[in-house]
Amino acid sequence: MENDSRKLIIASNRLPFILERDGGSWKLLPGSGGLVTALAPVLRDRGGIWIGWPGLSGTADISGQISRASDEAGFDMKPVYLDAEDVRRYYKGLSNEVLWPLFHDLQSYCNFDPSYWQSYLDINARFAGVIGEQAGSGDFIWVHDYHLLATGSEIRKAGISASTGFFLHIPFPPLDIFAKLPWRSEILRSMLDYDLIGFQTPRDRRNFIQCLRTFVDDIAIVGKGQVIEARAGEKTIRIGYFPISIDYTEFSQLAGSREVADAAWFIHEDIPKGKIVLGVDRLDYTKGIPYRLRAFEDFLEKHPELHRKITLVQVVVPSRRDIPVYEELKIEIERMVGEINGRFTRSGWVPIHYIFRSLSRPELLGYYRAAEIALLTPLKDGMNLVAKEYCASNIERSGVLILSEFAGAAPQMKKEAILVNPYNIEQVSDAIFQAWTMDLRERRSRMEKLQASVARNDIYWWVNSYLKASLAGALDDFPTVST
Ligand code: GDG
Repeated sequence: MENDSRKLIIASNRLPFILERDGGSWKLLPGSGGLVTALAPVLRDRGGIWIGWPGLSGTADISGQISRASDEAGFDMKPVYLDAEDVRRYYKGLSNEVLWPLFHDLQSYCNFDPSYWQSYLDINARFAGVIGEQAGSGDFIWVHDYHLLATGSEIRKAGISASTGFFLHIPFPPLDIFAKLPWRSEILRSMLDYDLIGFQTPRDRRNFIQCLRTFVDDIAIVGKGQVIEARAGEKTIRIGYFPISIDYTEFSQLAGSREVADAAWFIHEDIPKGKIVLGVDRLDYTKGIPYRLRAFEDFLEKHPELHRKITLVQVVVPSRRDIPVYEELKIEIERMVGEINGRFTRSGWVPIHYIFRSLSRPELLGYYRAAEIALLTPLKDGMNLVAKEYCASNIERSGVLILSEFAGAAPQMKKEAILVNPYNIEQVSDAIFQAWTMDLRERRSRMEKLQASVARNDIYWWVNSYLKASLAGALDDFPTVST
């Protein structure tokens, strides 16, 4: 279908809404998160399109719900349907049992089942088919994340000539780890069919380039700076890094609201004398929660004088629960929390408050605002938006951020955060003590710099810099997104 005006087509594994059964009918919840916030206005203004899986594998007819979601969002959404076998092989299989653990350097979690690959290619081709029905030659197709690494080549095979970009939200692994992937050359060659490939950090791009040099013949890398070029045969591919961010203004405004101030007050009321150390993570083995609990235990062992004065609040948001390893992780976390609390709890003080559910936005910001220390120690993370959200919500400007050096956010925050190796239990324990003893002047100075940096490089900056790199100066073809 050709369209006269140039439009933006977004493709991601999931469409930006959540559909839930509510008795006999459907409940439609709008999508949340930075990507939706940033891209929805662009799509709305230009009549753009979002393509993705609605999240259900049954045979229920949900076309009415998709139309309703489109009407409410103000832009078109087009579904890519998956059946139960597709979900098992493409989504749970290749995406979440191979690419997710491998790209986070955790190859022992991988299941390289040979039957997954063909399904992954088939679904990527199905995405390309739906994209092809929508794209005119002047459009820009922006594909997101590890589920769709091969969609670029399927788009080319389908003869679609529109310009394409890809953004990887998770890390790209070092050569020695990527080399274990049975389909390593196929994946790299597919990625080279995109016109622009974006990573979160220079580290990810460096790893990717090294893999290209090793596994792809006749590749030349030219240029330097944020966006460089790879030449492969006739084709030139731009390769850049674009650290994703948050809507800083939205977070800081909501954090400053009465509702959030009240929530923060009630949270601290329950923990009156002490400081709150906060961890917020999806349930995922990449987030390093068991190591973090060990580090907090080490801290409690070493600092009996601080018992009753410090409480760890660990929020774990349910995720991927039908994958057995996630359920095992939940059991492990709950066992550890029980053990540590059993050992250290005294009348009127429980050292770890453990929350296993999704919080509402104002409640989440209440925790951000109430916490004197954020303890975010993923074993590896594409970015870690929670670190940026914590800073934006720190209205008192006195919080301390302890951050894993393996989070994509670390290069941007390394001077003002306390960086730690999440595997080094004693170092993390010492960092909690350092944060506890840091004087107000230093805390304020660090937090102000962190806030300024997140505010400067916010989600709108991210969208703009990506589109600029992809369109080479034709960004004005899309409306500028402004806060
Ligand atoms: C992937 C990459 C990369 C968390 N708890 C609640 C809640 N959240 C929201 C946070 C934040 C998001 O979830 C988590 O974002 P992260 O960046 O920390 O992690 P992933 O989900 O693993 O995301 C990651 C990201 O993509 C973007 O490129 O940074 O590295 O793994 O926005 O606010 N939201 C609500 N209640 C909760 O309880 N409402």
